[in-house]
Amino acid sequence: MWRKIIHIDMDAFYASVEQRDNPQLRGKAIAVGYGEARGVVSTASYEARKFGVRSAMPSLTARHKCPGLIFVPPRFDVYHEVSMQIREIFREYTDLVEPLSLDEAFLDVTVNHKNNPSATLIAKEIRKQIFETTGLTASAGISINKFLAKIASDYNKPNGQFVVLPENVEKFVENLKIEQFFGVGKVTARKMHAHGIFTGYDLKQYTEMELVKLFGKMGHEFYLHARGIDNREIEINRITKSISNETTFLQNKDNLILLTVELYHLAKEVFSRMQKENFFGKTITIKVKYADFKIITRSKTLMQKITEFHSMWTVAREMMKQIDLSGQPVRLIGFGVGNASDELVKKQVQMELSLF
Ligand code: TTP
Ligand code: MG
Repeated sequence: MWRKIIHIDMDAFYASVEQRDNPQLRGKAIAVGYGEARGVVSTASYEARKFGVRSAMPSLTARHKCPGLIFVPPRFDVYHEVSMQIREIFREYTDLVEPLSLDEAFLDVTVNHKNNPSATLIAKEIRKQIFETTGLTASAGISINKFLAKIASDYNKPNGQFVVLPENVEKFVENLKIEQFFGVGKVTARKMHAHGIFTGYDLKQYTEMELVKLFGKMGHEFYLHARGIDNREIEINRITKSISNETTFLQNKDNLILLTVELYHLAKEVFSRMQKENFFGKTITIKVKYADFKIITRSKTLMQKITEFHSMWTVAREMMKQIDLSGQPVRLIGFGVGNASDELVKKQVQMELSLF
């Protein structure tokens, strides 16, 4: 009856690779990234996390929190190589593998090449095999769908796993913080809080209609997820074509500064997803929906792929200044990055934007 889904995620991935390859870094607080003024931390070793150093934190803040922090420049080719090794291991168990980034993937092991009926034991075996092959540890979440498996993989991190059995799903979801739900970033979380929604239990008190009204098409997802339902299949050929995010205001806004602040939060969230998915597009798009529901979009394609927040934001802020705010207030603002290097993808981005 139930599907068996595993989410595997490597522990402190870039940092663990660096500690593996340089014994002098083992047991030490390290950050992968550049330590200079505009640098950000890609990830930190668990030793550095004790001091509060986190992914996407400005390097100067990180240094302040952890004075002895050692910065190590990233070696993407090595991370990529490890990524290929772990994907090969996954495929020994099932063809239904959906990589989400270099270090994480969903696996559907309902039916599997080893004829092993226990997803829990499969996850253990995979983690052991990853360790033997790469010298690195991974954590796993096991449950009946992607939404639950992904949350569960964080519960016994590092080097652990956690199972959410069908009979425990309801309680598990009720107790989740709203921030843990798929699709809830900082902006949506603020909106949820404004409506008194802090946990899965709170979310479940809303009807589907109410949630759609508040959150658009994500409202359907939130309604289902609050009930532990997620019918998304494993997508074996998932390629990121664009990443976008938008927010509808509780009250319309007409002030450029306030709108720019909102745009900044959206851009931050989009950028952190770009980093996680290793997706670096070239086209920035801003979307504005006015009080009368008229929608405009403005796009700009850069010469180079966007790999750094500051330069992306500098362009976006300029684009925002060009948008006409004289006529009427704004009810929604959106921010997206697409990949314009490929014509086909470009069309797709435009299509997606018109569907927004
Ligand atoms: P994560 O799996 O989010 O983090 P992690 O593997 O470092 O740590 P955890 O044990 O909590 O899973 O991301 C995987 C890699 O992606 C991470 O090692 C570095 C990169 N990354 C960034 O470059 N920037 C980011 O903001 C994030 C979140 C990740
Ligand atoms: Mg990880």
